[in-house]
Amino acid sequence: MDQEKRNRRSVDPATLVMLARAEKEGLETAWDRHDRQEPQCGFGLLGVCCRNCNMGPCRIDPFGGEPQKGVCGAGADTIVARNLLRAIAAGAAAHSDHGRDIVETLLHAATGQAPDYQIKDRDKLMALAAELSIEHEGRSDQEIAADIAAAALEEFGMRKGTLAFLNRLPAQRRELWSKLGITPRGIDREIVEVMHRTHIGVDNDHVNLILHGLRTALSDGWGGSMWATELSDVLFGTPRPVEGVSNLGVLKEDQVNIIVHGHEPTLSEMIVAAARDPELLELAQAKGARGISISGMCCTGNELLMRHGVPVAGNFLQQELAIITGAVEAMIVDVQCIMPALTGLAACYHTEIISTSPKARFPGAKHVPFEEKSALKIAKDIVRLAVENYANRNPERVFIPEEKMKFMAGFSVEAILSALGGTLDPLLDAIKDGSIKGIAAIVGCNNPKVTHDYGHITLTEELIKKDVLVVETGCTAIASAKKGLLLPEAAQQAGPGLRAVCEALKIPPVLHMGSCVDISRILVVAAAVANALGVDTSELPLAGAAPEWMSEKAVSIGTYVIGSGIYTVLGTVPPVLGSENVAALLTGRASEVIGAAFAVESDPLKAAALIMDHLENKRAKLGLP
Ligand code: SF4
Ligand code: MSK
Repeated sequence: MDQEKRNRRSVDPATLVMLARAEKEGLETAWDRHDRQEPQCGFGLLGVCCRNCNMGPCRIDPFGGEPQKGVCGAGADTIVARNLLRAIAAGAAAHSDHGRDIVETLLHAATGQAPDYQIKDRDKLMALAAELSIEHEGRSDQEIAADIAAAALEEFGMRKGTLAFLNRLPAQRRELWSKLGITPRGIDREIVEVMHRTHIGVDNDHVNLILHGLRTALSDGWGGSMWATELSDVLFGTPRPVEGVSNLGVLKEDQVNIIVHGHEPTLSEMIVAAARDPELLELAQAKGARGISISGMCCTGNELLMRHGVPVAGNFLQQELAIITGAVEAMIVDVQCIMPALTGLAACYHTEIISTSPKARFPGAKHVPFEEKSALKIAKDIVRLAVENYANRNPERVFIPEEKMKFMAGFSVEAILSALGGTLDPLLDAIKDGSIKGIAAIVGCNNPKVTHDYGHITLTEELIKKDVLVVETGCTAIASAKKGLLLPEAAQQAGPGLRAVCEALKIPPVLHMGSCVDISRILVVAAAVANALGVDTSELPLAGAAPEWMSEKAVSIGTYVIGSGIYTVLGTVPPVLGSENVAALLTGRASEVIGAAFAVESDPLKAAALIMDHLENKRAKLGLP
């Protein structure tokens, strides 16, 4: 492949080096497979194919020719809306099922069934107990934790009432949802209802369908994801500012390299503890390694770097490249964003892919079932497997790129408040006087349809230059980490107002707030700022963006972000353009109904301009300079 074509695949130097290496070794990556999919199916891209019953599959001619109806009579509006809802349901299910697992871990830790887990953040436990009106006087932490877990579990299949964390929202927003009939009820209930409504012959009204899509996504953001974040903090500690190193250069030539990849912190926390075990360190030395190095990938990486500063090897599109370094003894995977291609690639090296979740098996991987009741023992067994595998490494095939970059992460809501001196006032003052023009949340994945990391970095750099404080999670935050944007020194690239604020507080202009489920932290900040100013979230100078999104989780996220009143710009096109009515609703009319809508803009510089217009508009309406 010529250099020019390769350079269009990524702006990350380590990735480009490894793509050249992959080519030399004759190994394919997601980029090659994407090229072979071209041209991608036009019906799929527009969202106008339906497989919801066996009279189909059906498709609609996007150019107005025949057919315009599926066999059952469903037209483009119904089909596009139904497909969108099923994507929202899948994304909300992924986040919320992750949340449920964390709730169960807390319950088991509290009831003595998971002895390796402790309550690490007692303050947060007590704050949650107070928020949920759970009695805490004269009771043990375990009793309180068990009650909190039981209250959380109740929300998944809730019989009555609404989600507890909705109380964090301004009253105006809660009233609006209630008026529209989109206040989320049980978390699982909304997802089940999507599957019911999208079955053949149920809900055929695209507006009614999309309203339920909003309700389902809101049950993720203000339910499943928020529980995942809150209770992970209770169990593993609420993140505080911490330093670390990012990119593939964190892999060590002379150590056993273990990469933890996926999403749930339950196992990876134990792997980090197991890698410090003196017996295993001794074994590593006996095998000729200088130590055991753990690094993260995707959101497992984010969970670990937020709490421990564990190095992060890369974001979504770098998972295959990590194996091609030939230096990874084991990649331990749990759930979500783990490419099925990994096992085939690992078979070309000595790398073991070790799957651990009963929900995610990978043909060709070694499966070590993870159980909380013997978490540390299983983690040690897995680390031992990796250490033993060091002897199988072929040093002649090891090729680790040099690129690595320091970062500062760990900006939970509590950490942000503490950096501000315990109150939101300095942030509010900076927004009011215009030193900070607004806040942009940039989140989401990588996608080989667009240049890897280009959208994330270009949009982030452009916005901080214009005095917008940027908060990030997921693979976006890893892109910024690799580029050095998560360092306090990056404030030099910011506009004068933001720069002064960052320098005074000694924080970066781009705050890493965690993994994908931790977008709930961003919702909490938005609600707190709105409450402090006495306005609805939709009136704030806030915006969201997902420049390189690809997963169904991102569809749910984008939907709950606009449902929460925050305008959101998407960088890759969602499959809704086959219905003019659905596209117009999501990008226009939604604003009148819920106070926010989507925009689609693949050029990050133009996306930045859209966001600036939006922020200026909101500032003007609030009477801010
Ligand atoms: Fe076709 Fe209707 Fe069945 Fe979908 S539900 S496959 S449009 S007949
Ligand atoms: S890991 S959902 S690729 S952000 Fe959360 Fe990255 Fe997107 Fe997965």
